[in-house]
Amino acid sequence: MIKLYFHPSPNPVKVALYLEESDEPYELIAVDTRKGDQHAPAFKAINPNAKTPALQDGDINIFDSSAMLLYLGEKIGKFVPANTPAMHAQYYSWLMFVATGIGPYCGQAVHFKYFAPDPKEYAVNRYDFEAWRHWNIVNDRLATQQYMVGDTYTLVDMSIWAWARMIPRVLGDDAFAKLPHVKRLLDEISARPAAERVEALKNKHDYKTVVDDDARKVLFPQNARLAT
Ligand SMILES: N[C@@H](CCC(=O)N[C@@H](CS)C(=O)NCC(=O)O)C(=O)O
Repeated sequence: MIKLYFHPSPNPVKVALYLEESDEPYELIAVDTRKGDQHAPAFKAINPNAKTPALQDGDINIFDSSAMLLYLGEKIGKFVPANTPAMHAQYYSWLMFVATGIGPYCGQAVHFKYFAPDPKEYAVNRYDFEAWRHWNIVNDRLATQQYMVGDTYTLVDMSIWAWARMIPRVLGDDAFAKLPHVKRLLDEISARPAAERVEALKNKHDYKTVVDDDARKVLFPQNARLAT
């Protein structure tokens, strides 16, 4: 059975949603990143990048949420756009747009708004600007079509959903007023039973929720260099 190494944060959540939507049996293995589980040698043997998620399928290891979605889409064959060059051009483009744009810019926006020491105005401005720019691109796309690729629900929409849930934290509580089409897709997917099951996964383990000094050490190891 597939093993999903999971923390209830956006990148692992994408993959959990795909497995739930596909009715694929899987074992959930908690990786408590605020306690430093991601740095354990046994986990790094599966994901040398020391981040969640990771997946084992028999003796196959795979890491990076977008690689995992592509792998599962090929293996299971569900929620993948039609196999034509034109559809796959859109599919890969938008999946990578989330992987290399939405995820990193939203992640860094949160980091600099909530966790970075001062001075940080330049970084907050840059990442807030870029996070908004990326979400506006998604919003414009969803203004003219129901889903990100073609006219069916695909794993690209799942990838969007995982991060769209975080928009109030990333961009502010009133952000959805300016992103109505993103909100429409978010609400549609959130109402699906598979998404409800994914939201409940955080209760399957007593994940550490506070970001105290110990958590900062394991999440932001770069800060050790500032102290020297
Ligand atoms: N490109 C990677 C990014 C993974 C990533 O940043 N994961 C976060 C959770 S969303 C994490 O594990 N953070 C803990 C850490 O950085 O130590 C992917 O998409 O899987």
